[in-house]
Amino acid sequence: MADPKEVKRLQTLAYEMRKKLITLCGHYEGIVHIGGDLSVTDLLIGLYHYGMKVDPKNIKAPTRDRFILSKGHAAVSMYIAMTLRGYFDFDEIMRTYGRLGSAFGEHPCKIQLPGVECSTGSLGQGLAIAVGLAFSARVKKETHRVFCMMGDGETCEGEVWEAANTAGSYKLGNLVGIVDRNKQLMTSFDGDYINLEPYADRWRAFNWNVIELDGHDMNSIVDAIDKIPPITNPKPTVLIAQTTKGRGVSYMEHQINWHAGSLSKEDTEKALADIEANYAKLGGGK
Ligand SMILES: Cc1ncc(C[n+]2csc(CCOP(=O)(O)OP(=O)(O)O)c2C)c(N)n1
Repeated sequence: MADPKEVKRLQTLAYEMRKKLITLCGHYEGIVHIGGDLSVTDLLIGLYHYGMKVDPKNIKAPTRDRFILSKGHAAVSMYIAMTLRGYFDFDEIMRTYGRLGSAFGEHPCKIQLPGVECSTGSLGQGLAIAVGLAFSARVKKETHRVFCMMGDGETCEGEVWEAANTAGSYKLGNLVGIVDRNKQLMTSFDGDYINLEPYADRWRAFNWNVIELDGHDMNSIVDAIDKIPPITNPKPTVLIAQTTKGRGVSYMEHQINWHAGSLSKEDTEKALADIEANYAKLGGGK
């Protein structure tokens, strides 16, 4: 059972993160993948601020957990979750994001950003890299975990299932996949063309331990993280998180045209008002 004080702390961080996402999206002249950023907001707060053993003051610690954002188009979400943990400076992100020469690109680059473990953006590759890291950690008798966050649409890619099969076959108990199951792809919904159900059974068939959760409920996120078995478990674990694309901004939720976009002043004000109202419904941190 999640500690209510901890849940409040995480809810407040998720609220701060949503405000920063909208502020950046309203300020940047280009396109931000805001729909998929908002669907992983609560999960990334849960991971960076509760679930993962990481330390922004010691980013190379050999014992740290490794995180790969395989859905690299949600880079902004990762930057902001990490900023709230003390890795980066939000003013620098606001000033430079997406500009030529900036460390904060539209997809994450590990050479530019100390603390980012893997450059991503070409979908389908992260899990295979995570499998390699997890396998190597086991050979070296290291005790950290490797976390890999994927989009559900991304898991249409064959490479994901080759990696899933390998992880299940090698019983990589130190590997944790997180799927952002928002049931939207870029231009369609799950089932319009490609059908991903029965989704959890697909992972079970590859010998994974499956934990299903509500990816916007901090109690559910904390409980799911607490249920991840020790690294000696003979199966990798996948957290399948039911989420909503555009979560927290009424005009974006479940809308195909908000996969990515930019915000007018009016859009920004409306989005910030929604975020305030949702936070007030949660008790506003009290
Ligand atoms: C290999 C590859 N093909 C296509 C794209 C373009 N693309 C970016 S986001 C996206 C949709 C991904 O859907 P999903 O994984 O469900 O992400 P979400 O809807 O949560 O943003 C696509 C096709 C890409 N980045 N990489």
